[in-house]
Amino acid sequence: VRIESALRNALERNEFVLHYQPQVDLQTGRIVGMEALIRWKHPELGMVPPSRFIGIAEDTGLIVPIGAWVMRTACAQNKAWHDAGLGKLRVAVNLSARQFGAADLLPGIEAVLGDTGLDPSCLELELTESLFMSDVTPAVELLHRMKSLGVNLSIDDFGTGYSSFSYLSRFPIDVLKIDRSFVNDITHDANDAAIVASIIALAHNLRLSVIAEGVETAEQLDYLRHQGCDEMQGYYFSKPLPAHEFEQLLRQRR
Ligand code: G
Ligand code: G
Ligand code: MN
Ligand code: NA
Repeated sequence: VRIESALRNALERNEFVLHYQPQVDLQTGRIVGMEALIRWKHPELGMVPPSRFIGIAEDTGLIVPIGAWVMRTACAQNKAWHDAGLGKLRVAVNLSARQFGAADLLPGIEAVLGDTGLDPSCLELELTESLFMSDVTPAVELLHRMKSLGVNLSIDDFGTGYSSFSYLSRFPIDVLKIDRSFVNDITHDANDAAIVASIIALAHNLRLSVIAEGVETAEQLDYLRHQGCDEMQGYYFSKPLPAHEFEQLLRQRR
C-alpha cells in the first residue's frame, strides 16, 4: 500500500530515471542501440527496482502515464545523442499489455516522435507474447498502424510466454529478443543451445533480426556469433547505465 501511494506521486515528483543498456552488433562490435529501463529513486524507500513496482503500476493503470513518460524521455535522449553526433542509435522501450490497450497509445507515439523530431526508425517498441494471448484481431490492426508510423517492433523474452508460430507470420514484427533464460545455459545445456540456434534460424528464415539478451560470458558470445545471431545485450558488454555514463561509453568508442 505504501508503495502504491508513493507510486502515484512519483511522476510529478520527478523520481523516475532511465538507464540504458547497450545493444551491440555481433559482426562489427559496435553499439547500435540501447534498451531504456526505468529506475525509481524514492527519497525514503531508496532505489526501488522495477520488479517491485511495474506490476503495481500495471494493476493500478499508473503504467499508462509512466510508460508515456518513459517513451518521451527515451526518444528525447536518443535525439539529443543523434544531434551531438554520437551515432544514429535505436532506442528500445518496453510496452506493457495495459499500455497496449490504452486508446491514446498510437497518438501518444506520434506526438512523441513529432515533438522530439526523432526518426521513427530509431524507436523500437518491445512487446511480450502475452499481448497475443487473447483476441488477436485488434492487436494485428494496431500493430500495423504502429508499423505505419515507421517504428520497429520486437518480441521481448521470446520463447518464455505463450509462444505461437501463428502470430509470427501474421504480425509485422521486426526483431526477436531471445530470453536470457535460454542464453544463460547455452554452453552447459545442449537443449538450450539447440533452442537458441533454432530461434536464430527461425528469425532469419522469417527475415527478422535477432538479439540475445543476458549475455554474460565470452563463451556465450562465441556461440551466438557462430550461430549468426545479429546482436547481443548483456552484462558481458555492459549493465544498464545512467544516461551520462552511457554517453561516456559512446564517446570512448567512437
Ligand atoms: O532493468 P531490470 O532488470 O531491473 O528490469 C526488470 C523488468 O522491468 C524487466 O522485465 C523490464 O522489462 C521491466 N521494465 C523496465 N523498464 C520498464 C518500462 O519502462 N516499462 C515496462 N513496462 N517495463 C519495464
Ligand atoms: O524483461 P526485459 O528483457 O525487459 O528485462 C531486461 C532486464 O534484464 C533488465 O532488468 C536488466 O537489468 C537485466 N539484464 C540485462 N543484462 C543482463 C545479464 O547479462 N544478466 C542478467 N542476469 N540480467 C541482465
Ligand atoms: Mn525488455
Ligand atoms: Na527480456
